[in-house]
Amino acid sequence: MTVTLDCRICGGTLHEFFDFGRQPLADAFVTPGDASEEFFHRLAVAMCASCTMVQLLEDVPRERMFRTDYPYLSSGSTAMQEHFRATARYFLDRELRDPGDLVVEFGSNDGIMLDTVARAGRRHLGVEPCAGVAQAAAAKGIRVRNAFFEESTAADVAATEGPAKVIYAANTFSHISYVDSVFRGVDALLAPDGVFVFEDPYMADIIERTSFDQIYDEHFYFFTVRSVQAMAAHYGFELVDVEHLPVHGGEIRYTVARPGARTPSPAVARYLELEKVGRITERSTLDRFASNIESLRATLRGLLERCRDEGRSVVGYGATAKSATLTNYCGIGPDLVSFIADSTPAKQGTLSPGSHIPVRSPEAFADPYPDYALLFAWNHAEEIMRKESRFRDRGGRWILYVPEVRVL
Ligand code: DWN
Ligand code: SAH
Ligand code: ZN
Repeated sequence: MTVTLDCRICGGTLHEFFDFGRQPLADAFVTPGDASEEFFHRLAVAMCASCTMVQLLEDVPRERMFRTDYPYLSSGSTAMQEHFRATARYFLDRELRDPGDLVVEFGSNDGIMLDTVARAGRRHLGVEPCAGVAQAAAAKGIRVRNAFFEESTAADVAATEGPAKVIYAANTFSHISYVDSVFRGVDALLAPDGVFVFEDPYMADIIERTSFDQIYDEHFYFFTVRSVQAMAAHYGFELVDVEHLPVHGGEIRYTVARPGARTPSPAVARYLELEKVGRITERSTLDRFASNIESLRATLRGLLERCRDEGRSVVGYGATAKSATLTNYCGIGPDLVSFIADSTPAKQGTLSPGSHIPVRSPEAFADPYPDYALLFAWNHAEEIMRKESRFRDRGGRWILYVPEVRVL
């Protein structure tokens, strides 16, 4: 395990602003009765005083996080299916103009984005280290390489497939501490006029909404436009466009190109200004974020303890990776939340990492409905509340905690 003391990107001094203590791996669901020890690490976040990149202090070995049985399936949400269909259409219309143009996606998971590209009969390749989800994509007719994207993989893809017009990564680049190798790989694979596009949770939204549960082992970096611009320049690239997306509680899609290859869009300067005015990278802002995290814990615990003391039943909804940080940091176990309903087959029948709350199928949610449902998958609120509308019809109440604790 590497413990970072200097910025992973520029070598600058890191200022720690929150320590969640010992935390489990957010996607390591526990098999009941399994005697093997759970893996814990110290989850603490810091900002670089020089380039402002927010990053974890400890880097968990990638093979521990992204295993053959990685349980997250991107296609589990219809809203995300629509988001990635639109993303693919955007690439097909705007970037992949020549029939021979290639798009490479790393972190392609079950093929949620590449499915549209493959159905259009266009050249594509997914690079995905987790064999289970990679096989799910391959079963849909998508071309996938079961590997980690890094310099050697990218060089190999360049040699066998030729240059890529688009290199894309959703909720993946921020998961990779070794960005130097990724940028060297992008350099080896990207066509001269190609684009490297990635989208990840936006630190400004995390601060504004106190969505601290986005902080867990897999999320190594927390990007802002300022820190991504500095990172791209550091590795010999240029940030040419940014787009704010509503998915996963607020993300930014960054478009990076070779210097001078594209004219930067005015959105880049606009967001840099917004971040400056919002004082996103100032110590006082991060200190306020830290105290908001502590108050959220107190309020949510207070509410759940009251429910328990009054004999009300509370069930969780969505065994998200995020909920590992929330439950373990807030001390929420099966005494406060009796089980978590989740549609992912591989998570059902297991216990949540660290907090050991049983995970059951969504059918169990209605059998019978609880008094309260704590929505861990708050980023899918609309989709889930629509799907589970009978719960509220029967008098059930949703508990949300982003952007603040409230009962609906
Ligand atoms: O960054 C990451 C994102 C993209 O996915 C990864 N590091 C890991 C994972 O994070 P997460 O687990 O927090 O993602 P979601 O999309 O918030 O997870 C939603 C969970 O809720 C899944 O386990 C599926 C479940 N779900 C459900 O049971 N019924 C979701 C929907 C939409 C539903 O209707
Ligand atoms: N793009 C999908 C999946 C995000 S989950 C979506 O947005 O829903 C993160 C994914 O990144 C996992 O499937 C994980 O296996 C993958 N991943 C992690 N490190 C990677 C690397 N170095 N190269 C390629 N994929 C990686
Ligand atoms: Zn730095």
